[in-house]
Amino acid sequence: MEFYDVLEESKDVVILTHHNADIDAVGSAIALFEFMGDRSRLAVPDTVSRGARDLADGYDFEKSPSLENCDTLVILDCPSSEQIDPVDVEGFSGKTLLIDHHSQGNLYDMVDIKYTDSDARSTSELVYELLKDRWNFNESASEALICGIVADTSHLRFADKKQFRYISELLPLSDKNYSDILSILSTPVDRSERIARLKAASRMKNYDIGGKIVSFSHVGSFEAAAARSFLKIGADVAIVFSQRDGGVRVSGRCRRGLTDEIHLGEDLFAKIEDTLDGSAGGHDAAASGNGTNMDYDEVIEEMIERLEGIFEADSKKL
Ligand SMILES: [Mn+2]
Repeated sequence: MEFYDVLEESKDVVILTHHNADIDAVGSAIALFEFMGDRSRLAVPDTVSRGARDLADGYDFEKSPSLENCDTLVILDCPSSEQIDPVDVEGFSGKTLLIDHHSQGNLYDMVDIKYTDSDARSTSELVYELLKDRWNFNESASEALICGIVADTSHLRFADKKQFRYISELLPLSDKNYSDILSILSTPVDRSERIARLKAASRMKNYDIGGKIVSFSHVGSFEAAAARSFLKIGADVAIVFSQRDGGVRVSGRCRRGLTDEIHLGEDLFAKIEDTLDGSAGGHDAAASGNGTNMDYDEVIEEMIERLEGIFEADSKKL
């Protein structure tokens, strides 16, 4: 295997993952590092995310690494070059490898060899596939890969046969129980975020639109977390505004099962850019926007009208 041959020949490998590295990024990087040993170093462009700090504990992730003596750069869990900025792939003369499970980004054309699969649920499972016939994973690598797979499948909610098989192969190689893994992955929510969620909940305005429960609110910050928390307590669509830095931000979430009927980013957020006086868009179940129209009641009014069109029903205040 070409990929493996390059790793075999390399003497100084930088294992790099994306900006604000999450658990899958950190987990896949740790596993590769455990395999490579002292011919490799771990690196991030800037930070390891809060959620991944427990897993990264005991490892040295170098910040914006120098590639001067490095002969091979392995990039993990990252499709595009801005997510590894300031590391400059095009200016690097050594070999570049990419392992990723996102949809294709500009890094796909910049690297020498890639192992990518947009159907994979995590980069950690790809690292497992690459190494499983070559290496008996040690305890740390096994644990790190399990954490990555579990985290990127929302605690196995989006896992399928393959991910369950890999977990069942890896778990006996780690010295952990599944409950230990879950506790590594759990991050206590910041007090300030909890207060923001509670304030958002206390200001909530709810509508019934064609049987769907649509909830609006506003907070000083953590608007995305507040919107997510509304889904947990029963909203079908949740939209939360915040005002800061002289502008307005808005974050929307909708229940997974509703994405047959609405693409939140395209059907709703992309359409309110003019009223928001800014830009907006996103995915089917998660979208966001920011603009300069501080009157978010006006934006809410337009959103309700559009949702009435999408769900083909009048709105009723609940
Ligand atoms: Mn990932």
